Amino acid sequence: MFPASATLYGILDLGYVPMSGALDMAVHLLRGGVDVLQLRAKAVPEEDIVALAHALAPACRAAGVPFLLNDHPHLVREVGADGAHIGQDDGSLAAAREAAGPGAIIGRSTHSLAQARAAFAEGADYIGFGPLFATPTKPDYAPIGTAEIAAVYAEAPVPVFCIGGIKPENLAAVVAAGARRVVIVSGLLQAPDVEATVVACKRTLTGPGDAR
Ligand code: TZP
Ligand code: MG
Repeated sequence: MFPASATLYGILDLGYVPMSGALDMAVHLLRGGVDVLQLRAKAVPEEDIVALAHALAPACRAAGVPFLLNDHPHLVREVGADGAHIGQDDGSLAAAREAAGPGAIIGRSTHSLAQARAAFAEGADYIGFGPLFATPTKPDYAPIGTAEIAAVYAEAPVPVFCIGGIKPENLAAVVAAGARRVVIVSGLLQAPDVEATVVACKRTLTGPGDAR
């Protein structure tokens, strides 16, 4: 099940973190308190993804945090992941669900209100919505801005994570625009103190009541 209380979704993107430092980085993200962790390893051989994911899955389980694979729903069971995240060009949600097996979480990237509605209709467990702002993490995508955030949250039957160019510095403005859950990639992975940055971002998302 996808955790309804999740507000901060971290992505371990091997475009920013060397394979040799990936587990360490995951530990920092988890200690800080990310609520979901995704392994995103574009252009990495499948066997290397499998090896790393085998190490990440128990670390996430121990932290009580769902561990998702970007792409590769067929590897979910093999590596002990909790699910997979697919893009617009990765086929149907039903096919990903079938490949990942019963009970797996399947999320979908969306880049417009229309795509968000389509993902809700096909039964995504959550969606990513963005990129809000231009970002080197996904350089080929036009930023969609913040204007549709309120509409997508108003209609959403499942969690919506805003994504793309969100940083500790602009997070409060993104929240003010209506975002309640976000994905932050480079803003966490490149932070001088990853753990403290996760803590600070969660506080911005959940308010001072959250002790973490
Ligand atoms: N999908 C939409 S934007 C994005 C993805 C994977 C990248 C977000 O990365 P960052 O570094 O937080 O801008
Ligand atoms: Mg994909």
